[in-house]
Amino acid sequence: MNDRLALPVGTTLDRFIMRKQEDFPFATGELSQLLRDIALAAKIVNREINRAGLLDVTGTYGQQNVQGEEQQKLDVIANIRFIRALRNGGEVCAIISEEEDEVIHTGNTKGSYIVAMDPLDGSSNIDVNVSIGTIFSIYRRTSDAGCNGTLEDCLQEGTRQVAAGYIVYGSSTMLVYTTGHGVNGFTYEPSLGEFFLSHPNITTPKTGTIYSCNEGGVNGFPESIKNYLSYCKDNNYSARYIGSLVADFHRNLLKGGIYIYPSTAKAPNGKLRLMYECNSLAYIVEQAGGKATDGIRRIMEIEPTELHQRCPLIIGSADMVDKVEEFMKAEVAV
Ligand code: AHM
Ligand code: MG
Repeated sequence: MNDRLALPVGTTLDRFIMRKQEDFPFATGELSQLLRDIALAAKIVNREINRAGLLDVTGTYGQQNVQGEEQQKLDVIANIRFIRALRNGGEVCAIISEEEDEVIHTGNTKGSYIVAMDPLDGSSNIDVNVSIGTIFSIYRRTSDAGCNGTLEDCLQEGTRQVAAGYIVYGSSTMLVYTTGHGVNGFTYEPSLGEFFLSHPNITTPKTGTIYSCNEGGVNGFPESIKNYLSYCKDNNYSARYIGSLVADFHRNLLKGGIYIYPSTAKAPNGKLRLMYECNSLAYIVEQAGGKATDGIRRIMEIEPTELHQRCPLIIGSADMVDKVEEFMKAEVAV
């Protein structure tokens, strides 16, 4: 018999979450349930993504659906699916989403948690069959339970995240998350409808030879970033840029590398959003031994002042991020 077939099926995400909860004798199980809600929404969104091509071609899917959601763009559908799962779960009192202007109150006034999310990141890749992702952060509310979550509950520093993760919908679908005790990755097995632990205790290499950056905009980059990109070329690094943050980040996390979205002439604060994209990935990379900065400040220590705040992002292997900071300090010193 093939040796692989003799292997046990492995640890499911559900079982893993349950085991982790047992490590905390006073845990109420709310966070565990919340993580399971996110995994459920991820499975549903994964299903939608897998039939995206068919939806466009036939336009007949879900004719019975009175809300006509199937005609909507996938990022809007993903937003709806995640909100619905979190609302039904009951642990979350408020959600902030890249797709929504304002705080979404779930009606679960007793819920202890806040979720910040980018339900489907990599919008330019959605319609062309290239990897895309979901990014999320979980915070504990600071206001008293019994009423709606407040704006202050939602605008907490990244250091206050209790969990963060992402789902990458790629050649296979993976969910990667941390609760502050290392990073673990789970691969989706569609025939069983389960995520299985496939990447336990992920650590990112201290350095690497991959850099990910949209160099098309290089003329508008700060001198320090231009200099760092020249340094990458002088050292024969590989340029890899999908244009889907989750996919670029995931590859670099596993292989070693750096992702850079700097401030540009057109976008002085960069493009990426602190609350929906940067904080979550910063928490994960730090838990895996890497670093995340805007060039001056540690991402997780940036004080949020508005929901859709943007910031430059330099994230990845620790030595590579240090090197960029060296170039940036040199620029300031000139
Ligand atoms: P989005 O949230 O509208 O999808 O934008 C975020 C995406 C990232 O996934 C990606 O890394 C970046 O924008 C690409 O931007 P650009 O096309 O400017 O390189
Ligand atoms: Mg995004």
